[in-house]
Amino acid sequence: LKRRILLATTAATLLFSAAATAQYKDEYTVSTVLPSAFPWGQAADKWVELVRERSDGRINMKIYSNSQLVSGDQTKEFSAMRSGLIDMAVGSTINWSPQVPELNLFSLPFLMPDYEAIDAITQGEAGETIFAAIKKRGVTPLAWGENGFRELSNSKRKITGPDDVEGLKIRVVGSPLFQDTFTTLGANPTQMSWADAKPALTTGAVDGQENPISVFDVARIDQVGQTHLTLWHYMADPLVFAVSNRVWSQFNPEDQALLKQAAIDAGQWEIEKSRGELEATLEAIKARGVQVVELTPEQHAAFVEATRPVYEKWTDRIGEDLVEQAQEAVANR
Ligand code: X2X
Repeated sequence: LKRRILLATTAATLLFSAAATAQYKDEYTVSTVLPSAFPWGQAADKWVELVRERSDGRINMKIYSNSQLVSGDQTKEFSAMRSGLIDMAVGSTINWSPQVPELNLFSLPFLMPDYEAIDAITQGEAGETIFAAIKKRGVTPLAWGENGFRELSNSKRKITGPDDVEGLKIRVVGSPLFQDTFTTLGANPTQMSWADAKPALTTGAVDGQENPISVFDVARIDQVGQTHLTLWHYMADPLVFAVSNRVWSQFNPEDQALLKQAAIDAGQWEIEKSRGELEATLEAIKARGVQVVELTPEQHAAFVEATRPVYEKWTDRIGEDLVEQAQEAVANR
């Protein structure tokens, strides 16, 4: 009898997993903004590769970079995931912040002075609060990656203080917070997608932009006249590995764990790699003739002070509790 029960149980388990597997798609779409030449794209590549290996080819994902699944409009990526148009994504907190206000946390000017501060936020209570906010809005977050500290470049002049920014036309990404930050500094910010940014820099429609050094380097932003680069580390955008809730609920628990662990491993790998490459990348940029400015503590403080009203205004929108959690994490890092 024992044997028969065992056989029956095994058969039932097999049937069950066959049924569960039958619902799986042949291929899942993974959206990114930046392709494989950038750390961001490599993070997605790594995730896909680890999932394929660890599932023995049962779970296949295909990357669609350059926000092509949302016709280049990166601020629509989150909504597209929620509505089922996109299955998965490795996305920037900036691009998802129109739908998840909590994600504006990372864009608060000068909240995070260094990598330890980013890690203290993402790996602690604040990180959990943010993941809960993403989940509530229809997407399951699995792990963190990193786009990087965003530095300011322009074609006109050396920038060492808020006065130098005045009147410059700066391309910014799609969160209204950026509009506020650059308006407060006296610049003329223009929101546009990444797809439109390089053409706008090329024609001189805008004078400057802000992006991580890796992006500046790989996209060869210096070739379109961006000869001044100020390292002000005013904010950094983490990346989030995520799956739409609908798709997530179709995976069995083992495969959910597999997808999540692969995302964690890919994220850690990418964060270490991109941080490790930074110095060499900076040297390469300098060697190409870009004038790189590192701020003195006084110059840095002037930017912090000038952007303080933005920090305060957006603390309300993000949620005071979350901002406090983040501040504590940074203070105790
Ligand atoms: O558009 C940008 O600046 C980029 C590529 O960094 C993001 O998607 C946030």
